[in-house]
Amino acid sequence: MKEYEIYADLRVPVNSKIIVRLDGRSFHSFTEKMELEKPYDSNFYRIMVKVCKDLFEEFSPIFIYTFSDEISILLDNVPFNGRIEKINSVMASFASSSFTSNYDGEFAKPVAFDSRIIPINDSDIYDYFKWRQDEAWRNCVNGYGIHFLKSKYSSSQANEKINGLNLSDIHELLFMNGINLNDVETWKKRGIGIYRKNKEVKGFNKKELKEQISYRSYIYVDCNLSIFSKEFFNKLF
Ligand SMILES: Nc1nc2c(ncn2[C@@H]2O[C@H](COP(=O)(O)OP(=O)(O)OP(=O)(O)O)[C@@H](O)[C@H]2O)c(=O)[nH]1
Ligand SMILES: [Mg+2]
Repeated sequence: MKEYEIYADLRVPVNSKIIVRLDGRSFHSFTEKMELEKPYDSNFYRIMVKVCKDLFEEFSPIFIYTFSDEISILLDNVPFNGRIEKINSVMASFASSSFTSNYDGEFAKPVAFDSRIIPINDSDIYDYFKWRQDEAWRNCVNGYGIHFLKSKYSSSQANEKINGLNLSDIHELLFMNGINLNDVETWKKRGIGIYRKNKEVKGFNKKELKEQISYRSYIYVDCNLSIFSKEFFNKLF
C-alpha cells in the first residue's frame, strides 16, 4: 500500500533556504467569537509571539516575522530532509498546539494554522519580507480605518466607504478625526521580528586569573523593527 502515498516523496532541495508561512484558519470569525479587541488585541499578539518563540526554539530558523495571524519562518537548515508533507503538517500543528496551550480560555472549536513552503534565493529574501511588511502596514491602516468608520456608520456602510478609499485617504481621514497613525506603536505598523542577538557575558578566566568577556546569543523579540532594508538581512546571515 506504500505506493499509494504518492506525495510522501515530494521534497524541497535541502541545500537551499526556505520560508514557511503559517496563517491562522478563519481567524476572522475566531477573533470575533473570542471578542478580541479591535483593531489590535495585545493579548492575542503576546500569544502569537510566544508561538514564534516556541517555533524558534524547535526549528532554529534564521528569522521569524509575524503580524496579524500570519508567521513567516526563514530557515537555512531545511528540516525533515526537505519532505514537504512533513514540514507543512508538523509546523502547522506545532503552531496550533502552541497557540492553544498558551491561550487562557475555552475555544468554541479547535484552532488551526495552514502552512505553505516558499523556496527562496538569498537575493529575494529582502523582497519577500518587504512584501509582508508592506502588508502589515496596509493591515494597520485598514484596521484603524474600518474600526473608526464602524464607530460612525453601520457595518455595511463602513465597508462600502473604506472600499472607496486608498491608504493615504484613510490616513488623512483618521488624522482629521484625532487619530494619528504616526503615534501608533511600531509593532502594529511594522510587525514583529524574532531573531538571535548576542549579549555580553562577564566571566572569570581561572587560568589567566582575569575577567573575561564572552558573547552568548539569545532569542530576541524586536517590537521596534525599522522599515526592512537589505542591510538588516545581510546582518542576519
Ligand atoms: N480583533 C482582532 N482581530 C484580529 C487581530 N489580528 C488578526 N485578527 C483577525 O484575523 C484575520 C486574519 O485575516 P485572514 O488570515 O486574511 O483571514 P482568516 O479569517 O484567518 O481566513 P483564512 O486565513 O483564509 O482561513 C483578520 O481579518 C482579523 O479579523 C487582532 O489583533 N484583533
Ligand atoms: Mg488567516
